[in-house]
This record gives sequence, structure tokens and C-alpha cells, in this order.
Amino acid sequence: MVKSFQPVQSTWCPGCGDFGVLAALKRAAAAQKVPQHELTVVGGIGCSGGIHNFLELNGVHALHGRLLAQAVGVKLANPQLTVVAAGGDGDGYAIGMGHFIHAFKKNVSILYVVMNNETYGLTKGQASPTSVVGFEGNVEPPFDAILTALSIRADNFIARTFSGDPKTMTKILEEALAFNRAGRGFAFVEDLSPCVTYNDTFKLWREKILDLSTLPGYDPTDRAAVFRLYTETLESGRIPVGVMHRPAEAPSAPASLELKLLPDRVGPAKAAIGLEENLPEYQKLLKTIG
Ligand SMILES: Cc1ncc(C[n+]2csc(CCOP(=O)(O)OP(=O)(O)O)c2C)c(N)n1
Ligand code: SF4
Ligand SMILES: [Mg+2]
Repeated sequence: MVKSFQPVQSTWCPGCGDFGVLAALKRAAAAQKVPQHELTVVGGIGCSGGIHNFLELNGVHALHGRLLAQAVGVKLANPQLTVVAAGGDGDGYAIGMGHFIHAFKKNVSILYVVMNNETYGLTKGQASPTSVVGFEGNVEPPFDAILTALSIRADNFIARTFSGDPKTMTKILEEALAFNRAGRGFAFVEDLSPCVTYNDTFKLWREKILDLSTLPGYDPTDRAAVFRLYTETLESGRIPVGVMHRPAEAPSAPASLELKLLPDRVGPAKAAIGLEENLPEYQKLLKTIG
């Protein structure tokens, strides 16, 4: 008999920040009452991208940097699913950068969690796009995913969390899942998730983190104000976390893709792709290319 939803023992190093995401995601999905069979996690390539293997649900191990394309595909094929894409900073911001930018613009109702440890953990600690200058000989300034996300004027939910604060992370993931499940669009959560083996930043980040939502008058619906505050916080040597963009209301045009697509345009995603039923078409195609 086929066994389903069977997780394997985690292969992560003891103390890896990714355990925080694993726990918070489980709690957030339970709190949002997401049925187990309706939750699908698409993992990237990297230590972080193995997360779906350690959860009792259906998962896909995507190609390196292509998890967003595959997650959108899963959502289009079955819009009833709650789809989470999860991977690392190398996967998302290096090889996957092209897909990253467009995910905000496409605004499909999936959740993307990036476990940012400022290194390529799986391949033993090389510099990644988010590495600070000096790390493993890196001479390039680090890429900032939150500033990039804020610069795209779409109705996305954007947040940053810290694995050292799983309680806040759970709350934020809950909000992100609720946002997706209401069909309101793309949710992006970057979790600062230290790699205790190759870049142990737990202590440093704990000291430097500033939760913007604790500041008086903070308003995550005001994109320009958050952009300014975020930049000033970075310049003061602190690391901003919290909800960075919360769309004020349900988006107008373009609405979340899967709502617009139903029922007429979801059809092609469910089209038969087997050899037999398409043989005449394939033969025609082969003739045209000689
Ligand atoms: C096409 C391709 N290029 C390179 C690699 C090698 N590789 C495996 S994981 C990885 C980066 C992992 O870093 P990150 O996404 O930050 O994940 P982490 O392990 O830090 O969680 C790379 C470059 C690969 N598997 N496939
Ligand atoms: S190498 Fe780093 S990122 Fe990978 S499991 Fe170990 S601590 Fe986590
Ligand atoms: Mg990484």
C-alpha cells in the first residue's frame, strides 16, 4: 500500500535556524486549520529546501532556483491547495533571482519563505548574495530582499522574521497563510535563519534586530514610510524585522491570478499531457521540425 504524508528524520545540524521555521510553519498551518492534504510545500535546493521532507504533507523537491515556477504551477493546477514555496538565500536570490522578482508582479496567492543564513549551507559555507563584505572573501555589498520586495508596487504581503523568535514568526506565517487562503495574492516572508555550522549569526542578530512594529505609529500599509524607516534602521546598524507591507484592502486590478483564471483558464493546466491522447499532434509537430 502506498504510504502518504510520511516525514523522514531531519538531516539538519542540531541548532540550525531552519528548525524554527519548521516548527512555526506547523503551528501556523494548524492555527489556520489548513487540512493536511490541502497543504503542499515546494522545496528549493539547499539545506533549507529539504523542509518538506520533515513535514507530514505532500511536497515537491524543485529544481535549484525554480521553486517559485513550480509552486505557481501547483497552485494553477489545483487552486484549492495552500501552496508554500520554501528555500534558501542562494536558491532564491542567486540562481532563482529572475523568478523572485516576477513572483511579486504576478501576485499568485502562494507563500514564499526564504531561510536566509547569508551563506550556501549545503555546499559548505560559500558566500551567497546576502553575505556581508568580508565573509569568505566576499567583496560585494549584500543583496536586500525586503528593499527589493518593497520596490515592486504590487499588493503583496511582505515580512521578515527571525528564527530566534519563533513566537512572532508563527504569528506572521499565520497572517501570510490567511492572506493566501483569502486569495489576496503573493506572500513573502524572509526568515533570518542562522547556519550554526558555517555562519553562526544567532548572537549577533539577536543583538541587532529591531522589530519595526514596536515603534510608535508604525504603519505597514504605508509603503514609502516603511521603505524610509527600513533604510534608516539599516544605516543605524540595526536589522529591521516585522511585517513590512500589509495591503490595506483586497486588491483591485489585477486580482489574484487564480481567482481571475477560474474556471476558464485553469483548464489548460489540467489538460491531458499523456503520449497516447496527444500522439497525432506530436507527430504533426515532429514533421514541422523535420
Ligand atoms: C544547478 C545547480 N547549481 C548549483 C548547485 C549546487 N548547490 C546546491 S545547494 C546550493 C546553494 C544552497 O544555498 P541556499 O539556497 O542558501 O541554501 P542553504 O543550504 O543555505 O539552506 C548550490 C549552489 C546545484 N545543486 N544545482
Ligand atoms: S549546514 Fe548550516 S544551514 Fe545546513 S543544516 Fe547545518 S546549520 Fe543548517
Ligand atoms: Mg543559505
